[in-house]
Amino acid sequence: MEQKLKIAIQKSGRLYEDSVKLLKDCGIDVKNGINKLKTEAENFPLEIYFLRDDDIPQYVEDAVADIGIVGENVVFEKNKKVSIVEQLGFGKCRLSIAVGRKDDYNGVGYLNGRRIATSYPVLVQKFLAENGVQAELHEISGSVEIAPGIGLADAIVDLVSSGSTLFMNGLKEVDTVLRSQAVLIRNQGLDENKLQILERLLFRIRAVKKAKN
Ligand code: PRT
Ligand code: ZN
Repeated sequence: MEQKLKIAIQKSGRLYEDSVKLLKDCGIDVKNGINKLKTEAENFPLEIYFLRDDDIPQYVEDAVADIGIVGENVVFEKNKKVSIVEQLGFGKCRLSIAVGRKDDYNGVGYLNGRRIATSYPVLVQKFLAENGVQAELHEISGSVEIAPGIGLADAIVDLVSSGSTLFMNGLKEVDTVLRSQAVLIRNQGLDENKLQILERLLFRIRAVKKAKN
């Protein structure tokens, strides 16, 4: 039996539909799995695992999955030993600093000595260090945008796409830490056979991207 390449994609959420659509656009027949943990393709040597996006870099580093689709924001925050193979052009967003609409933010120095709430402590710490800013970080896992309103933080760093979440919470976007989109990542120790399947998949992905431009 031919060996299969194992790909991890988000189980549900913002990247799920575009990830499945990309595979389908590549002519890969994604069978609707009975359980939604794992399924396989009918016409391509690919096994699809559905996981939480935060876990995908670790699974790919550990070779539980050979490749994965995940936001660059997650790849860089988790800092696992995986390689980015291709930017996929969807899931675009930015990791941005936001403060109260009436606050007089005048550059990153504004953050000195202030409290920042974020779900991205690694990326924020790195950004602050690069800019010589010392601030107090509060890591929270969800609903970061409510932190200033309840007096938990003076600023937040969170993902933004349309900006409406910030707006609805009385915040304004003032600086960007990182621009992000979905990427294909791979395990760094793939054997020849799996690399060949990956090449075939990449060839199709690039054709799909080209057709869209
Ligand atoms: O369950 P699981 O852990 O897998 O999913 P999740 O809830 O952690 O992630 P999910 O599905 O919200 O996002 C998956 C990925 O989509 C992120 O890691 C980003 O790479 C990408 N992405 C693109 C976004 C956004 N745009 C985005 N706008 N992820 C989150 N948001 C959130 C943001 O955190 C904020 O709450 O949307 C809100 C802001 O949106 P706007 O349009 O109001 O600005
Ligand atoms: Zn997540």
